[in-house]
Amino acid sequence: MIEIVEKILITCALPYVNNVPHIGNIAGSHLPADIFARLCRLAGYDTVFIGGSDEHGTPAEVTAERLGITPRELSDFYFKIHKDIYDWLDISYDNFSRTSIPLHHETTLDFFEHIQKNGFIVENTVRLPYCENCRRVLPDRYVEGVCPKCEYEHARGDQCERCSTLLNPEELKSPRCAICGEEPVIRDSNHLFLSLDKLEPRLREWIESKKGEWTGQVVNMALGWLNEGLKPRSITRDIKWGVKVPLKGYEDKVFYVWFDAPIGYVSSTKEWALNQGEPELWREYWQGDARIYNFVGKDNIPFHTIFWPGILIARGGYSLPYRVAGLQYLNYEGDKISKSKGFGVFCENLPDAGLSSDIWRYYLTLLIPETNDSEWKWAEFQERVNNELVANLGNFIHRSLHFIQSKFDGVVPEPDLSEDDIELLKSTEEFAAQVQELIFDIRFREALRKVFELSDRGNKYFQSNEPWKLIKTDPKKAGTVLYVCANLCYDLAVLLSPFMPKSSAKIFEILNTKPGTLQDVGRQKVAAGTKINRPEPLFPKLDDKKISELKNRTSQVTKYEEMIMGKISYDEFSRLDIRVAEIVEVEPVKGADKLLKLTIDVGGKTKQIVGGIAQQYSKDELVGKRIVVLDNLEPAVIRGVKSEGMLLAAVDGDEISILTPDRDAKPGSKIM
Ligand code: B3M
Ligand code: ZN
Repeated sequence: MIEIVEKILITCALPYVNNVPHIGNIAGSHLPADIFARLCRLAGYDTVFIGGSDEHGTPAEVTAERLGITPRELSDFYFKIHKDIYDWLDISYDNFSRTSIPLHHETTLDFFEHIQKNGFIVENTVRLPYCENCRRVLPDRYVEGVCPKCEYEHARGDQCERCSTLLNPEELKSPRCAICGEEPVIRDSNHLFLSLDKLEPRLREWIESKKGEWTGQVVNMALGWLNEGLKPRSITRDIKWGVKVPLKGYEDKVFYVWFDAPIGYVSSTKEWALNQGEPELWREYWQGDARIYNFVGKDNIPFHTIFWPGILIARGGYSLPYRVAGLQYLNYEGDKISKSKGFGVFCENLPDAGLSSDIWRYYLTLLIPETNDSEWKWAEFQERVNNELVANLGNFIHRSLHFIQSKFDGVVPEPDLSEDDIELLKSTEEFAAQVQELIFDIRFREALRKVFELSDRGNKYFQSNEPWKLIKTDPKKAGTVLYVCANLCYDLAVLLSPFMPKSSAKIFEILNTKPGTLQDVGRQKVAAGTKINRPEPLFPKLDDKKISELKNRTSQVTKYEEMIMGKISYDEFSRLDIRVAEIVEVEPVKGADKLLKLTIDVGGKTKQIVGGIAQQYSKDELVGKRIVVLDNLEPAVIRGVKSEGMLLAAVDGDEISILTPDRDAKPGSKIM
């Protein structure tokens, strides 16, 4: 068993908000972190689970620029989408913050000032790639080229995606601008560096101490980088969007996004503490003896085993992560998930797909890439849901509760427990201990399997006791069987709660018994005489038709960027009925010297519209003119005059120019 500590702080990698999560992001960090947090709470630890959005960085700046909005508007837009998805999936963040908030900027500056005072910042002139075509300094990941280590052709200047090596842009062979493809020129610029070289011995000692505790992948990756020797790493960038560097000569620079982002864990904890009404409470998690667990995806491992702990050591006075749970990748049907190819399950589609979030959580738990890459397969999804969720767990719970409902008037019967019954009821304690231990060891799949082992045991117990026969021959014994089953259902609901919180809550509700903690497992919490609520099947069986529907629905790619740019579809455009009209008569509008009332002929139909063109056009100019109007606009009354359409004109301040057809188009002609 794990020794008891009081406080546990859990972090999940802060997602960038210039895109929207897919199942790989969920299985690779949010879901395992959430299961872990729920288990910690269930086991009685003082648990804080924090997250937030990582809003700074070049991609946000470049994307916003391309869309013609500010990086803040871009972040606001995506933040909400992210937040809604995590809420829908029941990711139980105690606080989900944003790195763009002032509290985070202050916290970053505090870190920087201490690190500088402690002597871990050096300044250097660097020769930086500059794209003359884009007219910008190209930050690391905006230079692409050939990886010096593995020869991968599309390595980015911060990291090679194939071999995960951390890189500097100058190290790439055949570099090119990732925005336009031009070869960059090199320019001199001053930057600040974190002296990772000086931090190396302490980082090594720390990583060495985690051997055997963390997965081999994480420790070996970290040792690999240490063995290559750490170099100072730059922590400033030539962009505008980010935390400003408080030094003279750095007015046009901000901190590197990977410098401020992990500090976001601290700011989010501070924000949580403020919301608790105890502003100093965050210190107990960062500056006390709390255990800190970081859940991160594969590509974030170097930052969490070298860079972030380096920042913490250099800052001083903060605890290092107790465990970096570095997860691998989730693939999809034999290949990488790809948004551009519409290949994968994209989370924004889940709420409307018609399944409870628990069903997605269930299969994704089985796919958490704990030590190896895993793969989403629809056939397996269907098979698991039908044969495990429905036929095992769902079946046991439903047949038990339904039996109580139909044969015992919905009242949990008084038992006469045999020794075997008592042993069975007690055996669940062992399951609870195992589930806890497996989850603490980041082995979620095995932990969930334990829950199914228990319901399997329940099914066998029900089956071999044949209560449907006993009810006629020995009703007392039948009652005992159902009492045992009801209590097994309760224990299952407790053990299921970290994985499938909605279904767990539903079982407690049907049992009409207060939800319990791990300590309640094996304690016969469902009392005889409890009147249960009407049971209904917990999980739906998925036929082939449903699977193909789900597959189509969830692979839809939402065109967020077009939404941001306000693009409309052709269907929307075609709802506008725009037509040529001829002006028949023109009258002033009383008391409005800018308006004119125009009587127009739209192909045999006469109507009147009001237009704000009195200062630009005279009556003589207008009568007989062919103009363009929006014909199906809802009628309105303007200054007491009815207007049944809209005159179209080009407007540039006070300059107004009425649109007219270039050639002789008949009144009523449709504009398309
Ligand atoms: N935003 C990378 C990512 O979303 C980065 C993680 C920051 S964790 C401090 O995968
Ligand atoms: Zn360029």
